[in-house]
Amino acid sequence: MIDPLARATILPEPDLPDGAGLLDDGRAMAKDWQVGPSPFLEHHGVASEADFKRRCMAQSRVMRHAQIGFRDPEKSRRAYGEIWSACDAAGESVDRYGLCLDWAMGYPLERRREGPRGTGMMLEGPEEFAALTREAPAAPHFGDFVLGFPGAVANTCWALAAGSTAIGNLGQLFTFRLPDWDDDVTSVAETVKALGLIAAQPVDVLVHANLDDGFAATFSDLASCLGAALIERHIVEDLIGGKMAHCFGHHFSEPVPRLAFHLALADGATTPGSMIYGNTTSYRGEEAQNYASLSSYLLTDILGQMTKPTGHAINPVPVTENERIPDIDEVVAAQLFAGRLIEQAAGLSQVIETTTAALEAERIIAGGRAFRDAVLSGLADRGYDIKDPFELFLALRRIGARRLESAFGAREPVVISPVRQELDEMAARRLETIDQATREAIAKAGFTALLATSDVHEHGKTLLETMCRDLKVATVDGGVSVDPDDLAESARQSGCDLICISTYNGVALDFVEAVLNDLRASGCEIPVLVGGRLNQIPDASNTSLPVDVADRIAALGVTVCRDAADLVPALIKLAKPADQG
Ligand code: B12
Repeated sequence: MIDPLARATILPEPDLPDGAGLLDDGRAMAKDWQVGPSPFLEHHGVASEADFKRRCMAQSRVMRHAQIGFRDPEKSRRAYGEIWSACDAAGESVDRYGLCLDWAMGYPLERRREGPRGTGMMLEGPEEFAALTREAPAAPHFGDFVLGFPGAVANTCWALAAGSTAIGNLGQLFTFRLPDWDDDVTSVAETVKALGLIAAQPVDVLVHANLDDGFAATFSDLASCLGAALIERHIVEDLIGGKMAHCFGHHFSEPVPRLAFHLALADGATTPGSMIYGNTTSYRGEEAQNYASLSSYLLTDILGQMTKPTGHAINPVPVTENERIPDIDEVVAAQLFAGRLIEQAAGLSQVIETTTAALEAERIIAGGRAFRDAVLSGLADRGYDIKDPFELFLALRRIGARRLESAFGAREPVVISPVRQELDEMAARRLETIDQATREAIAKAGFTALLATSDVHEHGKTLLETMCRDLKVATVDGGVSVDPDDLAESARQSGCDLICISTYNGVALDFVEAVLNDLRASGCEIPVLVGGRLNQIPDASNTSLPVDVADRIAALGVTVCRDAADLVPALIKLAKPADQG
């Protein structure tokens, strides 16, 4: 039987780059590119953020993180200064910023201007990086769209020069794809070079990886999530000589597994963590409702730092996050909320027990180690060079979360991942409202739906897959982060009856228009449904915030879906003519 994970299948190229050579190239660059000064390092009298984190751990001080990245760099600079000053004036502190670069910053320098734009910030060179970090004594963390992309080396050089001592986001190496960029060999090779440069710095520079940006969003088992983190730690620390700082949180909605994962990740860690991300998937309601989610996960994370200090900053995500990128005053409000909650947590900790989480952590640790060992020995047995960081990274990326978990994970989840559970519940809630006659009409029509996403967000697609299965609608996987022309081509080839697109990255109108144009050009008319975040930043925007474009999408003849349940009336509408015929 053919082994789908055979080395020749996953890495068929005859002459791939050699990891050791890439690391040497990166290390050699450390002569010219080193950590520069920043108000943060100066203000606290430390050589790196890791030193500051160790100090916080010793003092039982909980660090705080805020995320900024407006499309307009001037507004991002203003945010860097204003958020810090407003918190300081209120007697609070924001210790670090995660700076969201635009996805176009991931491309090689020569392609950045022409590539498609997302919702984030474009910075043209080291001066623009430094102009941002100069604005306040908060630690600059260049996380997104640095490591994991073909532009990794230039972005790392500029971030270091601007005084950043936490650079990421290695999680994105495993899952993110830039529009129209298929050369994953270059993406991984440039990342390994950048890691060589980081590891050769004379001070500690944290290699940050957000697990939820990587495989954690897709695994069904928290033991697999921990196992993947242990593999990354092994590659970065043992094979490359760097300092690994993990982050998790978006998808960790339940307090016990959230605290348990924190404890499990701390096991064996010798480097402080970057931050624990806000549980952003629980933001589904109005602002007032989202405040309840904010307090639930923040309290868990504060208690986690009290129980087991790891240097992770907590991340109070503004309650408008599910609508759009939050504005400056909303970031400040969330920070002030967190400050008060830290004060109150001291008393609350006495009424909360943590033994259940500690026991769950032990199971995650055992399962995580088993997963790590199974992956590494499984790859070694198949002839992969598991001492070469380039080869390991590329192989893991190409194999992907689903295949890794099914080949090397536990037979039954050790601790079921909260996101898996939530998606199943979301599907069940919608399916139970559909009556028998509707179900029969849909099943009788014998539809095939092509499901795809324009970007990394795949939960909407997973939810639709579950619903279609239950409704007896056949599905074709149109992929994740697909380009519009490839999507149109899959639709033509599959002979599907409808196309379901899930899109989140603020390019909804352009993406849908491109798919329709491509279909029309080949004389193909297939009904299109679209859902997700149907917004886009207008070209002439001076607010940097995306606006809703659903009406304009509807005017193109596309069915706009605000909820997964909107799939059902759309199917019925399509089924009617078939019935009549
Ligand atoms: C989970 C998440 C992630 C995960 C995705 C993991 C994964 N593998 O799927 C991770 C952490 C990786 C991530 C990454 C990013 N994210 Co994100 N993410 C979210 C989050 C928290 C939830 C979205 C989600 O999946 N919800 C679950 C789904 C099932 O529910 P839903 O979205 O409410 O959708 C409903 C309907 O719309 C419908 N539906 C969805 N699609 C479709 C399609 C059809 C046909 C139908 C019928 C129905 C339907 O089904 C759902 C139930 O009714 C949102 C914020 C939020 N709370 O909504 C931000 C959010 C979508 N992300 C955002 C951004 C900016 C990013 C990044 C660019 C950040 C960065 N700098 O790295 C990257 C993306 C990079 C890339 N290359 O694509 C922004 C989008 C901004 C905007 N457009 O205004 C948001 C809104 C957060 C924010 N405010 O900044 N993200």
